[in-house]
Amino acid sequence: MAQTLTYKILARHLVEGELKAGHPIGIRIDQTLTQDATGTTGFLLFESMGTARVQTELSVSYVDHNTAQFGPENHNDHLYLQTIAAKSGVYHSRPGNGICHQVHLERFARPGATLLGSDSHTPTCGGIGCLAIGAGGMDVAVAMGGGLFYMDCPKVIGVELTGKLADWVTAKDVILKLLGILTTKGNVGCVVEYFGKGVETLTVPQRATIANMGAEMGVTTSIFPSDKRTLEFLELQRRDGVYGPLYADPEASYDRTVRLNLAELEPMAACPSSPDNIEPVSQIAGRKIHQVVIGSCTNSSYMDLMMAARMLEDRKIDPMVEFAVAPGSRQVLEMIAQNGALTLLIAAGARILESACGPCIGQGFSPGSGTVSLRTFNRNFAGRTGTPGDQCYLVSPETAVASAIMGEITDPRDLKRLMGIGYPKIKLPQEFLIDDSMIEKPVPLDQVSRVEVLRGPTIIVPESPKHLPEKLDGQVLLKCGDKITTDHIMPAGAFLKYRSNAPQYSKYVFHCFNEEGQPTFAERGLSLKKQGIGGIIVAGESYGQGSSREHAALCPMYLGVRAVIAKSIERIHKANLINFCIVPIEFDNPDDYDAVSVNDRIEIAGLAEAVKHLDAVIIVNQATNVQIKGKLTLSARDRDILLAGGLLAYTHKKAMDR
Ligand code: MIC
Ligand code: SF4
Repeated sequence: MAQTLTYKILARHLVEGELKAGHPIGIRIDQTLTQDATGTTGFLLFESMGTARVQTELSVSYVDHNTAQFGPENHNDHLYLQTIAAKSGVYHSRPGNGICHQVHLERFARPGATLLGSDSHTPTCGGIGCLAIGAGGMDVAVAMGGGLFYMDCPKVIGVELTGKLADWVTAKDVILKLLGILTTKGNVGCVVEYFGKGVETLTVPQRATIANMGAEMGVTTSIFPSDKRTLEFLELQRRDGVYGPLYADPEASYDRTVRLNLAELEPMAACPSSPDNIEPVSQIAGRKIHQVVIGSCTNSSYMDLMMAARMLEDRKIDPMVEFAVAPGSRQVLEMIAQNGALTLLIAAGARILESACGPCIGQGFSPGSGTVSLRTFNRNFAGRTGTPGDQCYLVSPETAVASAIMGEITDPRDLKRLMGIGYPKIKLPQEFLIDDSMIEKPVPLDQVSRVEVLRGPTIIVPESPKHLPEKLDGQVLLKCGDKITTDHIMPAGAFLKYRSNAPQYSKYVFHCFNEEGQPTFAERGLSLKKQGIGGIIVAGESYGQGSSREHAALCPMYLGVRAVIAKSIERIHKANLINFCIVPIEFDNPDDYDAVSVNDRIEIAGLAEAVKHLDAVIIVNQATNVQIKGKLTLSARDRDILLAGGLLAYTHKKAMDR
């Protein structure tokens, strides 16, 4: 039978289950990646699982999120990650070497491999034909130990690309256009697969931008074929040995097909405050801006920065605009330093940041109150910049630079008319600069005894979840609306440095909903926990979208949250909830959302029994005496994990049973 590319790779890695959309499957993972903000807990959990060395073909630990080092926390994490990686057989990419997805694409990803990463933008490597999936740190820890990754066998959305992008129209505009069509909701359990004549007009870095931001649609991953463009990129990275052609069968059928003619696209922008709030740049042109940042794992490749530099040659940024550039990797930074492009950026007025996530995860560069910030990033969730009420637009580097020159949102196609600036054609370089000296190889097995794992005092082993109660006696701690992101649940920014200290980090759970003078979510949660009452979160559609951070489950668990009742819950977050023994429940009838209010006392009799083998629970609102039906959409393995008291306990139990 004709197969999609996705199913071809899945078939080669399938160990458990059947390749039928919606059925639970377990797949073998070839490569893993972790980053410092999720990796510290990931490695602590890996250690508690008792496996000494990773069992994968390749595992890489990156330090790219928490690099600001205000206080000792970040550096403590870095040293722990460096030493535990050496000991457990993991490559370690040191701070300054670049953003995990960019470096992985350049130096490690290979077509046809499965890659599991503790970061939601792991799908970036789909740009090179790798089946790259984001997950919580605990799931990645299990995969590092040789365990399978479990998910629902996906539906495949085929995106047929035809035509060729016009000058000034970019890969970012392709994915923004698609986000406008598919939106951030309703795509759980799908993979987006690109095919068609237009694919071969796109370079690997362009494909990576598209695959990267597919994460915003809530899909499992996005993937491109592996073709002569892939080979060209791998040759330039001196890694052509890992190349292999990979395509969908020509007669493969998709669950849904979207067609995009690249030639018809125009510059697009995601307006505040959601990546799917899409408008053509021409419609919003003229809005005054005060900040432009080029960077993040979406748009900070060599090609992106060369374009920015060439556009700025002999020009200056508007004096009312603050302009920053964060190169995606040290490879990119060194190359633009060597060829003089960096000088062009500096001369134009750019502030050069280190190769790391930086402003994308709220590490500085919060825009001024009420001002507009244009970024080439992938997320503009409210407050993510660190400024309450922020107005952040997501655009291509071309639109960002055009706007930085003009001081207002500008369609780059107008630059010729406005400033006489023609389109600079940027080509892939003759070769990339290869220097892996900031990637440390693991210490060989026979020498591990000489490695001392450094554990600073700010690294706290997370508490284990409590077992599921037979009857849940609970109280609604918070009722929130649709599209609650993990940034709402567990903010990063200024609090990111507490990632390795759950008790401290938990103080900021739902920080954005705390009201001055009122007890915080954390205080209320802990007070209920002391009284033996389980905390309950009630939410609308797409609860937990965005990042893969398992702290959005771990910290609520620490505060005594036992269940989330929502209209729908996003894939990675749902898995994280289960891993930390919080029961994900969906309203059987979404209108029942209106039948619960904050502070209502809730009883769910027979919760553990229902988790064992039922698909529904009866939720009794004791405040109103109303009964509501809640759906349990759980695989057999999900049930076992919940009943065992979370993934760690489940993994131990399985090891004992063996
Ligand atoms: C993000 O872009 O939101 C992050 C920060 O990279 C997260 C991971 C994290 O919270 O550490 C992600 O995308 O998963
Ligand atoms: Fe880092 Fe931003 Fe990419 Fe997340 S989205 S990995 S914070 S650059």
